[in-house]
Amino acid sequence: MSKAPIRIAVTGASGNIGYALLFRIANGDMLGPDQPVFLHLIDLPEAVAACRGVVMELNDCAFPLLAGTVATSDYAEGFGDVDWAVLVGARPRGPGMERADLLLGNGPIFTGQGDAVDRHAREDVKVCVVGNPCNTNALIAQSRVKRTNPANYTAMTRLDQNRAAAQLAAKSGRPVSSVKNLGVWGNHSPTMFPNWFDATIAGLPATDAIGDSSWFEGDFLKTVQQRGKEIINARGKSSAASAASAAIDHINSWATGKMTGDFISMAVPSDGSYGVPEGLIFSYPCRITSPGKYEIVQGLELNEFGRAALDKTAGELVNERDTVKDLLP
Ligand code: NAX
Repeated sequence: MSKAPIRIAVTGASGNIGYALLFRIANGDMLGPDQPVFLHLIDLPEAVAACRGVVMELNDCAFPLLAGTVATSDYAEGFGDVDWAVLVGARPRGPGMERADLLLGNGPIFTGQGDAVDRHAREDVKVCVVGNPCNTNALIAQSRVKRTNPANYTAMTRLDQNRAAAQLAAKSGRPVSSVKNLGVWGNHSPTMFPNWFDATIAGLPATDAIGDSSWFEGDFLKTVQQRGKEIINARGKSSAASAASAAIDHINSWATGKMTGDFISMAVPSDGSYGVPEGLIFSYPCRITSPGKYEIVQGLELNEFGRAALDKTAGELVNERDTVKDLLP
């Protein structure tokens, strides 16, 4: 007998990332090749017509796993009974816009969506915030929780992990699958810390496999931290397919427990681990202990460089939290 469909809401469904994401979900890449999915496409009222066009294309793909769709700007319908909510929709940063402007511009979207998810989704709904600044947007959404599980509100840093893994693989001449235990710490911003000190490549410490310690602190860090900007410069548009792919990875790992044993970078509510202020939505190396359950990897040693990097990115998130304090209870 086939499984009951799982409902997944995607906001910003007619945008760049939405367009790259929905077809992969419907193809089974997110929840598995035998798991039917029901897609809830949510966008602003003026973009619902475009969402209907995306629905036509989804239907025209004849995906065997696609059990149904809704396209709406109504949050009660959009988040009604969903098991997963991928919150992509947000205003992009415009020219000359400061991070604080972006925070204050996008923050109210996440108070409304946080309320709606908490009210209308399933009680054990799991949330992945992609829209930037994603850590603090996730914090705002999570702050509205009355009914759902606050631990299930996360933000996406898997793209940063994937970018970092690709750089290590290219530099070492090894396949990307040989890179393990690469955790991204902190904020999805240029302060993030892709911690290469714990990473291994084909079983060797990454530092030994590459053997050029100045490269890590120099080109590697700069490339990973500035990758988003580099892609905008080259493409004239921000990362879309790679961001969608990372959202697929984030949820696939979390939902299925695939990659158990390896690090999975997820921005999750801090419980104070590693001295990070409690409550921040902070990216840690996590492990999936059973399908749908994660834990922060404990017991990692941070050297002086790592400690300073972690404190810097945590400090930035504290500032972001202060900036949006009027949106928090
Ligand atoms: P687009 O501008 O192509 O699409 C955004 C979509 O969101 C539009 O369809 C818009 O109508 C919709 N939208 C805006 N406000 C909404 C609301 N209140 N409710 C529902 N929908 C709403 O942007 P796109 O390239 O898809 O990027 C989306 C977000 O992802 C941006 O905030 C972007 O900065 C962020 N990113 C996050 C990444 C990450 O790793 N966490 C990487 C990629 C990307 O930069």
